[in-house]
Amino acid sequence: MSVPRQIGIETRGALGVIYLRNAPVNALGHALRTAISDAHRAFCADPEIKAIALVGLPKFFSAGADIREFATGRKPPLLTEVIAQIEAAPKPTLALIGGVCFGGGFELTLACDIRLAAPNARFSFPEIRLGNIPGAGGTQKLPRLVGGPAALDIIVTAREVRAEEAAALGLCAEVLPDLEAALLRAEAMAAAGIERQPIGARAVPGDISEMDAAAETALGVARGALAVTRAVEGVRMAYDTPLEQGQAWERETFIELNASDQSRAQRHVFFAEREARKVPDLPRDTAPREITRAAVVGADSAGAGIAMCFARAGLPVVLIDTDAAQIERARARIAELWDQARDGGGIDGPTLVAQRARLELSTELHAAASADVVVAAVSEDMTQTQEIFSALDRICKPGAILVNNGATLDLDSIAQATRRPGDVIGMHFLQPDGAVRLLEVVRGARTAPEVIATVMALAPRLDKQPVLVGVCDGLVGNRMVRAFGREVQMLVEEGATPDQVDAALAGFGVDIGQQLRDACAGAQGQPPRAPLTEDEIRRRCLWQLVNTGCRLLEEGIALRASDIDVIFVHGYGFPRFRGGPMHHAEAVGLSKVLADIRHYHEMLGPRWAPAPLLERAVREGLSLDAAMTSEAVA
Ligand code: T1G
Repeated sequence: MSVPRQIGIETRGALGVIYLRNAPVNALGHALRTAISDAHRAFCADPEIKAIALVGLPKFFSAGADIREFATGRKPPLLTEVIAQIEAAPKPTLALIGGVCFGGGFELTLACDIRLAAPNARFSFPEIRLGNIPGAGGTQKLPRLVGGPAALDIIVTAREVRAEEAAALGLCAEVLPDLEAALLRAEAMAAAGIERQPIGARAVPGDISEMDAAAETALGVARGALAVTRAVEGVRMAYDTPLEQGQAWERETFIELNASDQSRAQRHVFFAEREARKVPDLPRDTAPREITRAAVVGADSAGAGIAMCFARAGLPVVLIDTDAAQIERARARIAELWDQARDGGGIDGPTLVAQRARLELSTELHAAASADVVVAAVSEDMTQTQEIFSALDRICKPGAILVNNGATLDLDSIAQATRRPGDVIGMHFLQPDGAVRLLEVVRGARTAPEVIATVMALAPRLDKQPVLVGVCDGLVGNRMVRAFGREVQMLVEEGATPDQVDAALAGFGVDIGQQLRDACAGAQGQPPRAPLTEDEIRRRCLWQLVNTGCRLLEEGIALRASDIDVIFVHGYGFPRFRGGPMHHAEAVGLSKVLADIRHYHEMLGPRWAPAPLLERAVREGLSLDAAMTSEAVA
């Protein structure tokens, strides 16, 4: 039998092994599904084989269905058909799981009779982040394995279940030291004979009344996400519906949700996140520098939060402030945050001890001398910042990267205060305490390519989503939010009540934030100029975001419209199921958006002047990103 390149085949005694080898993540695209199906059928026909094992790559059992197929359509055998084939087979199947076991990959293992895990196994149903539900048995089988409440929590949060918890939950039979040990165990099981253990034959443990609290929790944070509502419906169904009927509902619901705006928006965000990590104009041979030690200068809450990011990432870090009292305040603040993380179950004891050990505090700027990256979170005053960078330039070793945290100071002016402008870059950690996933990476006019590559590679290590931006006051996110906030206040000055504006935007899934609420409370007073509808309020606030975003694209401060979407989803609470402001505008229709903006320009004046990029996109019938590169750029 010729073996397709997406898999490997091996016979180990009575065990037939199918190795999934569809790099980089074993996405279950058509070729891999076909290869698994054919190989499984061949082993079933082989009288020497008593059991079959599915084994992934060391770090990826499978990332699930190939998301790219969702927009283009899937060809048989569908994943549900491969799963049904395995469950109907005359011989038992084992899944030997190392690394990522997500979505359809997870469901593939639920079709198996036995699951053996390696210590790095990570189970998750990320479908909810794609505006969907598990569509190949997950909502019906997981409850049968772990109970309804636990299954619903896993499905609606997309959280990762590590190997030990998976074993404790009964998701896998046991955790072996590595995949080779799992193969030996599977080989012995095959030789001894394995009973079929189809999950579908089980009933959901516990009583359906236990779902009430779990459902309330899930729906409480859904913020209008359709998929959460359907996930609750599906898990409840598992209690009293035959498996086949439940899976038929699941397949129909998956197709319905996949066609929804919310799912399209979230698939857009998925690929936009990955696109944002790429720097288009970096020379291909650009090699990032090695980062093994960090320093953070400035021990206010921002600096303390940034230092903790490095410690969490496994990097030794020294937090420096020449003000001894500030250092003591930071010490107390950091201890409090770590205790909260431990008490909240977000971190276990040994991990906490290790993180604490990595973070030192110092009142000496010279403590930064051996750091590979130094983040200055000192002030929004240019003179003071230039003095700090000039001092760091003298103290730090050659090749150390000097970073400004912040969104207002001109990075190029800061770089000029040093003899190493190529080593100067910006990293805008958003508050509180640097806990927000977005990291705007600010490239200066003279920032060296390898410095950009280094910081873009460092961001995921800090559990940050990087987006590369240019130099301007407010960068991308804050500059757009200023325009948004100004429009909110103008609406209130025109007579809308702060609650009306707040409710209109909350209904869209956007929280205007307490600072803006307080500002509006002071601005109110005029009699209503005109009855302001929810729709009018949303359009004026959202299109200010979009028009400003178009100007940032024209100025080259933002690289892609999809980057702006990533900034708002990860940094400013824009609902993921809306895809981001620029995606939302394109979903509504750029011509409609432009018509509104032109109308407001006539009515409300210069702040509504349409961005030329938006006009060009509409004139040429292009997306914003396509209009950015269109030859007609005039
Ligand atoms: N389909 C297609 N491409 C994928 C993919 C997927 N599922 N996962 C990753 N890629 C691409 C990604 O776009 C990038 O491509 C490259 O792989 C490396 O990814 C039936 C229907 C697995 C944790 O949602 O969470 O199963 O940019 O940079 O940081 O119910 O990728 O290099 O060209 O992210 O190491 C559910 C999504 C699908 C998993 C790896 N599964 N992926 O992270 O690498 S729906 C997911 C991830 C489903 C079933 C339903 C992460 C990762 P490029 P990467 P990474």
